[in-house]
Amino acid sequence: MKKVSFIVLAIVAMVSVYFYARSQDVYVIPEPVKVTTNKFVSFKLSNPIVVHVESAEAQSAANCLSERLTPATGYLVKTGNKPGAIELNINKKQNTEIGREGYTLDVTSDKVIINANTSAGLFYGVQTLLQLLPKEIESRTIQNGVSWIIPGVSIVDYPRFAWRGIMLDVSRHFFSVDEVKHYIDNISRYKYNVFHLHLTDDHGWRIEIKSLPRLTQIGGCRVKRTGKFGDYEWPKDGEPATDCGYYTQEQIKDVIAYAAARHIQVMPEIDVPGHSAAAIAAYPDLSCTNNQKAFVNPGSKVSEWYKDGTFKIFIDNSLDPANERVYTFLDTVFTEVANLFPFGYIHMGGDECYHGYWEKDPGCQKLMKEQGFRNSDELQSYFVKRVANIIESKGKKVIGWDEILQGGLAPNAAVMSWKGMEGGTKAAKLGHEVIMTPSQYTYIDLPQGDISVEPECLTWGSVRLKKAYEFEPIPDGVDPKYILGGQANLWAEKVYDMHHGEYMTYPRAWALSDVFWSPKDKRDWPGFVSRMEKQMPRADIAGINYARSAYDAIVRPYKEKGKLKVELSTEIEGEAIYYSFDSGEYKQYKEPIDIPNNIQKLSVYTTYGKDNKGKTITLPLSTLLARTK
Ligand code: TNX
Repeated sequence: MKKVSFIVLAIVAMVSVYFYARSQDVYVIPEPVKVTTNKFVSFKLSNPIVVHVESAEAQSAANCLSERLTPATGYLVKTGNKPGAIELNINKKQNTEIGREGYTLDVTSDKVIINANTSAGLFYGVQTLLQLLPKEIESRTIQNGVSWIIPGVSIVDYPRFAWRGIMLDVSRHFFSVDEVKHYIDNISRYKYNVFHLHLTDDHGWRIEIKSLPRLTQIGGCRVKRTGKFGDYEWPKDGEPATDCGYYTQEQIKDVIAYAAARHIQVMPEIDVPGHSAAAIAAYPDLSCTNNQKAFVNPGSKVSEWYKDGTFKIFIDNSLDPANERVYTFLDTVFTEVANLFPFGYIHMGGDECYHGYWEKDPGCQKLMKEQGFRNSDELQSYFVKRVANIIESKGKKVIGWDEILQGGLAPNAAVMSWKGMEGGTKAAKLGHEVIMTPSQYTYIDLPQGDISVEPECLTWGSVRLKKAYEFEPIPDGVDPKYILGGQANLWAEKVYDMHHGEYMTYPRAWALSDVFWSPKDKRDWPGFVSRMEKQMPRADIAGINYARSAYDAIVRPYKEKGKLKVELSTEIEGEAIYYSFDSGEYKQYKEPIDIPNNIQKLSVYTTYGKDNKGKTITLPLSTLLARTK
């Protein structure tokens, strides 16, 4: 009898451990390369947490681990070369499978071991380990009553791409050093390793250049406006520019060191020859028009964009490629920038340069004639090549947006392809390095759900979460070795504060971290959704804002035989969709609906999970009709 009850007890214990471990299954973003779970074992953290390290590199990873473990557990973390329950080891013999940034992570009942070839690998192993702990680990205050259990697991992991970037535009809206650091800290959790700072644009010059103080004194300030960026009133004559913001070189160094501790390199962008109104406000003679009244654009409409992709800019914002002082100026700027940023690449912008003022300028015309240029694209290419030489003379590689291909690419320039994949494909075929950042997949400034329920944002395109997740950086027929990786870009025209910046960033930056890190054949949308669902409560506790727009309905009006119909769908499987006309009774959606022509509006919402409800999208009949065009 005793024996029987012992067996029963043992079975009950095993089953409950099994289900416990199951409930703790591995939900990591980005998805690791190989995960083997051992459902019958788990490791429990206890006080003090002893972390065994033998080298300075391992010590730095241990510091990161300790910073993230102590606040929520309240446990003391002791690191040193004594035996410990957690081991962080730099491999004595290189593990070639995992490369420079990979790691292995093994969790048994009595030990957690992370091995890597470098400190970066250990750092990524630590990020994975943290995601295996209960979500309360994300808290900054002690969480009592939580059992700090890590499921038994064996992971081998390494990135698909060497360049896993995010760009933040600090020109259109300025963000403080603390906000930038917080942003960097958050992306480091998802194994991003390049932080691209878009430091200059028409709306503000944000980096101190000691030899050119007017760049920040004048170029870093604009007149104050509130309301909608893009629609602001132009500066009035004599109106003081009091909305200022820039980073001193000391602050930049601080940000670089902060990022480096998280294995993130910071890439500066100085956007020339277009997008240069702030520099021109400081030094008007850098432009062809030499307009002494040039101003930093506060967010007023100064341009017009046409359907064929062409545009017109009413106030000259381009540097004069025929003026030698422009190159002296850029030499000064890039000397200081190159000295400040240890990263091997400098981004020179190169996008959306309006040639209208060049075409009217006698100096530009004379240069074109002398050089035998047939069009202004070749003049732009001349400018890009000269700037590339300047940057290369400082020992750096040059990167530009795909417009630097216009009129001929500079010999060693890398291309950041944003107008789709074409620019990048062309550059890779010419043997240039490429970072893929096509707007239709990676522009996280664009809306991620129905614009009627999304916060204000630019709407020249849209990037739903699923679309971001479907991004494939290597185009067919291109040698993958030229595609360094990909990047998400957070342009900030409509990002008025960081809370909103995070909403735009997540969950799309989670999806893209899978794209940039995880093996292509592990791409699995429902799998990503379940990992995202585990990530959301963690982000809630960590204080990271994110959007739930992927749960909302997709409303697609169309015409069939002259009749208006609407198809409703969702990005996430397993949701129920309900609709009603004129706020009447809601019906569950089954198939495309006929829209009666006497209704005022259609309302739609989704339900999912236990009791979750997505946003209610209400569209007037006129909007439905307009959207069929
Ligand atoms: C295009 S992408 C731009 C930016 C804007 C962005 C808005 C690129 C190289 N240029 O100047 O901020 O669109 O989505």
